Amino acid sequence: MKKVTNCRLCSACCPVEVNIEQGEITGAKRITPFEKTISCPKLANVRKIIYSKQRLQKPLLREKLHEDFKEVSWQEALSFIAYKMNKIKKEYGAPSVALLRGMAADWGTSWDYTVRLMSAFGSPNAVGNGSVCFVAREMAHNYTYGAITIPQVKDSKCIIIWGKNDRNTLPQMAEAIIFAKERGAKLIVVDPVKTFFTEMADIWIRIKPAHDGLLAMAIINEIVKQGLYDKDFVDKYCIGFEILKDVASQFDAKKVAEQIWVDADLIKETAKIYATTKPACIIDGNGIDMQLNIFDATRAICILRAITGNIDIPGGDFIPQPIPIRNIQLKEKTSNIKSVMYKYPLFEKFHPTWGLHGQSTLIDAIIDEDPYPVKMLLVQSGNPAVTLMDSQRVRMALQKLDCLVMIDMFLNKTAQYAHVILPASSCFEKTQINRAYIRNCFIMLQQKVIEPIGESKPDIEIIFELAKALGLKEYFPWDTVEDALDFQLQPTGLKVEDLKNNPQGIWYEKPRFKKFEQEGFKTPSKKVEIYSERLYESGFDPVPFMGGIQGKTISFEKEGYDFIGISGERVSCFTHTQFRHIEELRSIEREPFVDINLQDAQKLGLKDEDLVEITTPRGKVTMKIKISDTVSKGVIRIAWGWGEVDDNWNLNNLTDDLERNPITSTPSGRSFYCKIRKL
Ligand SMILES: Nc1nc2c(c(=O)[nH]1)N[C@H]1C(S)=C(S)[C@@H](COP(=O)(O)OP(=O)(O)OC[C@H]3O[C@@H](n4cnc5c(=O)[nH]c(N)nc54)[C@H](O)[C@@H]3O)O[C@H]1N2
Ligand SMILES: Nc1nc2c(c(=O)[nH]1)N[C@H]1C(S)=C(S)[C@@H](COP(=O)(O)OP(=O)(O)OC[C@H]3O[C@@H](n4cnc5c(=O)[nH]c(N)nc54)[C@H](O)[C@@H]3O)O[C@H]1N2
Ligand code: SF4
Ligand SMILES: [Mo]
Repeated sequence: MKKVTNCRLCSACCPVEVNIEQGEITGAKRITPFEKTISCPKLANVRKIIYSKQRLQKPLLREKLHEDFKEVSWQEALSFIAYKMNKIKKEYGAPSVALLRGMAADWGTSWDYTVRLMSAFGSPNAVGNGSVCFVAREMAHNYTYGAITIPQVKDSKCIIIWGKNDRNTLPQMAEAIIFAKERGAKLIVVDPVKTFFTEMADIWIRIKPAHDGLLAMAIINEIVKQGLYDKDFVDKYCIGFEILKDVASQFDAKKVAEQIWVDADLIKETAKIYATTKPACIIDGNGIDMQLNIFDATRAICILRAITGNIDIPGGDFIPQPIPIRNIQLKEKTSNIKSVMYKYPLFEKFHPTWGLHGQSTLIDAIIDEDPYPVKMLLVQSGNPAVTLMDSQRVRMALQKLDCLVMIDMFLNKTAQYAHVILPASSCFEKTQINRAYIRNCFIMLQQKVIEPIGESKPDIEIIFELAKALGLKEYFPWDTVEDALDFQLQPTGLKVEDLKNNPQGIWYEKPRFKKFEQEGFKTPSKKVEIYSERLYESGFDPVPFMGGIQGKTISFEKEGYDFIGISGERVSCFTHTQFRHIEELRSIEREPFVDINLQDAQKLGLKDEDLVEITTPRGKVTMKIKISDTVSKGVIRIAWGWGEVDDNWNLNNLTDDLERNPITSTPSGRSFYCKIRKL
């Protein structure tokens, strides 16, 4: 039997056709409209992942961290958690129980029920990791033109890939890029690292890591100076262009070129090609998300889209038409309570359903007990001991907790600090609607295609069970997850059954371009806010980089560390720290490496595969080196996600979590100055 669903083994959420025989998955393949396709090693090994012997099949419990886990019944585990949560609520107040969510369980309906549970319990502190992922990026888009745009790559004539590597992270987008390129689209890539796409690009801007804001401002300046902007769009739909002109004039290409290691002519040529080839789109990604000036850098890129008139046109950058599902998060129940993110109020409240995405602030609250002590933490689909910046600090926080509960498919490194572990079902064992399929006008169901393995349960059901154990059933009146989803879907007139009958997805409405002509933009002024009054009123630069580049752009600058370390590639065989125990995937990437340039290696007397130690003021890692032209002189790239296998391989031993973007709380997770020495 074949069934269609979406895969959620990574955030690409690809539509897939799954083969099922006698209730077991025997294989799966991606569904894609493109002829030239990209294969996914994770999906190719789906059986190994889903039926791995290491899958958690029963709840685990221990009273003390030095004890071994015991397998217990769901009843026992849930009663224990409810007892602890209520005890802490009584002693310290409900907000002292917090929840941290990694990205694997998705940010669509699954997140909604988790937030609802915490709200019903009385804690505002359901915290996601979007300050380092794409939520901070979404806020920057939002503050500029009301929503995060979706690049219309397939129909584009000029594509800028800016800090993104969809070859490994989003195959359907990579296929669209290849498709457009083969039909003559110009391709410009901004990346300090050589990648699949830099190899096929017309222009590769090999930028100094974390200097994208400067580049964007210099391109804006060129476009303005040469009069290449879309005057009609700017006049009718933008606020603040005159101030922008002034601000951008400080970013002369020649001056900027040196600072960002790029030739001034390349900046000028990029400006010219991008502004004069229409339609054009920009794919901005995680390469910018973890920079200290993520917010202004991303806003500057958004402004490029606007002043060239590429917003909401075919082949440009589309303003999404979200599916109007019901907001069930009950945030109003906790709106009067200070959250752990109170120092970042704009980011805290920028969106009605994203909620809190400043993961660093949760660690602050545990360590500093500000605004109150956080004593108990539930971690759902995350591995914070490895994936949050500054692992030593994070582990200190985790150890300080009275109780840590995890909801996961596997025992990961963070489990060392846990008291209870609840076994979660994989994406193929549960029904939910993922964010990728409600953020725009196309809706598709992730539907259960096999029964949960062992006693594992789908994430939403676990939340329902926890609610029951806490005596909060009145907030979760539904008998099944599907009933709950039907309730959420009500405003759309659709039901889960309709989505099941159309497993390939439904166009809820037709994409409409140039919506701004009738509706304006979803900003307070209804225009593109190059100048943002909201930012000004809160004491931030109303136009990006108005006060120049302030502070450091890379952590540990000027501390005597001479290499720029950058966080490594997301390889297609793993998702962050996941799947390294799957032998077939591990055989593709056996161990982690530090990429280094030949010139630097020679200077340091290093040969290929020599073992080195990398240090920053926070800690160290040891890895072998790989010499190549992947990175340029002065930069080393340290493999990502391997801290799950060995503490000496944990990249976040090196990163800083104290210096942050003042709006989004984003630390410099992807670039830091460091030292390297041969062992
Ligand atoms: N220095 C540095 N730090 C980074 C990054 C970086 O590039 N450099 N990347 C950042 C980014 S963008 C992100 S998103 C984070 C990722 O950070 P995390 O979300 O913490 O990372 P994962 O390793 O994906 O951990 C996911 C966990 O969820 C479990 N899991 C998988 N599927 C499910 C499910 O359906 N339900 C449940 N309950 N559990 C499930 C997995 O077994 C795994 O233990 O890391 C961030 N940290
Ligand atoms: N296989 C796989 N797929 C994944 C994931 C995974 O772990 N594995 N994770 C998922 C998640 S949670 C996320 S957030 C997405 C992220 O997906 P992407 O947004 O594609 O992020 P990365 O793959 O990290 O690619 C970022 C690119 O930015 C470059 N870069 C690094 N520093 C800089 C810089 O300072 N400036 C610029 N311009 N570029 C820079 C890197 O060299 C890299 O080529 O991927 C998702 N998909
Ligand atoms: S890219 Fe990610 S979502 Fe797509 S098939 Fe592979 S693992 Fe699944
Ligand atoms: Mo992410």
